[in-house]
Parts: sequence; structure tokens; C-alpha cells
Amino acid sequence: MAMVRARPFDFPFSPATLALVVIDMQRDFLEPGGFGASLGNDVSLLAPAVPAARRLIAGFRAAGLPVIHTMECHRPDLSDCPEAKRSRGAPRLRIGDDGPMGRILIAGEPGTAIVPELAPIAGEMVIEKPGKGAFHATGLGDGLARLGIRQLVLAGVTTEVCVQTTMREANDRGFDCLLAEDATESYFPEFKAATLAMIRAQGAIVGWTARTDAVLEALH
Ligand code: TIU
Repeated sequence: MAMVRARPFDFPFSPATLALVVIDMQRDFLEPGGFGASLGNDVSLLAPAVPAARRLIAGFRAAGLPVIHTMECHRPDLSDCPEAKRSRGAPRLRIGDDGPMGRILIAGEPGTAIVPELAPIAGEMVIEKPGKGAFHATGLGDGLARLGIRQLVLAGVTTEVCVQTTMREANDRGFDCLLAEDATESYFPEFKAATLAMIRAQGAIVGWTARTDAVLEALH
């Protein structure tokens, strides 16, 4: 059994059952003119997660372990976007509206794409998800079962919204989850700090956290 030096204690894992899940590293959240900005956020706060996620992705690819990408997005006819989600927060541009990077959070639009530094390569699973959690209304659970995956390293944005929701969904489905501390960011630094603390509280009630360097060391 291999081990990541993690908090609240070391994370034991088997490389045969481990995958990386990179959550929603999309232009719509990371760049001006997208969904995140339309909600009034300073999108530059998410930038530090990109180089760390890039290193994690490279490490998993080099080790021959699965890399899975998710994208929060909706069908062009919005049939999978509840009106409650579309109107929530009174954004300047709502989901489906035309913005500078195309229609906001719509599958196939330029703004919905994963940032080029972290683009999926051929053969990697890409999950389009209409919710905040990556298991809701997607094939992620079946895809992980097909690969025999039982343990997840998570990265991506935003820490307390889509990343934490996905981590809680995975935890309830029996996965051991580790969140890479420096490969996730929030528009609210205090929410990121609180999320990391609440995940690993009570003896890893939701999961573990560790630095990207510690994860990469364990993969060698
Ligand atoms: N608004 C916000 O913080 N996040 C989202 O809407 N989606 C994700 O976290 N991906």
C-alpha cells in the first residue's frame, strides 16, 4: 500500500484503484467575461490552481493512472438547467445568454472549454455535468466503476462549490477522497480555508487534504 503524506493523517492508496478528478477548470470560471465574473467574482483569485493542477495531471499521466475532467455546462436548449439555477444570484449574464466567450456555460461554446494548459488528451474521460456535484445526472459513477477506481485525488474550482459537493458525493458512494490543497481555489479565500478544515475534521469525515508535492512524491 502506497501512502500520501496528508492531513489529518497519511492517505493509504493502491495505484491500481486511484484516479485524478479535475473539476471545472473552465474559461467560464477562470477568465473575465464568463459565468464566474458574471456573478460578480474576481476571477484572478483562481489562477494559482492552474500550475498545480497541471503538475498533478502530468504526474498521473506519467504514472499511467486515469485523469478525469469535469465541465459544468448545459444543453443549448437549457432543458437540463433548472430555472432556479438560471436566475440564482441575479448574474449580469445568465446561463445561456450571449457573452464575450459565447453563450454562458453552454456545452460546446468557447467559454465552456477547459483552459488550454489543462486540456484533456485523447482517451481521458470528460464529464459534462449540469449540477455542482459531478455524480448528479452524469455517467461518472459508472465510468469509475468500469475502471475499478475506489480512491480519488481531487483538484479544481471552486473549492467550496463544485469541488466540495463532488467530494461529498464521492465520500457517500464509498470513495476515499483526497483534495490537493494548492490545486484548488475559491473566489473567497476564507471559504477555501474553511472547506479544507471541515473536510479533514473529525478524523477525515469527508476526506484528506495534501499538497500537490506530497501527492506527486507518492506516485513515484
Ligand atoms: N460560483 C462558484 O463558486 N462555482 C460554480 O458556480 N461552479 C463551480 O464551482 N464549478
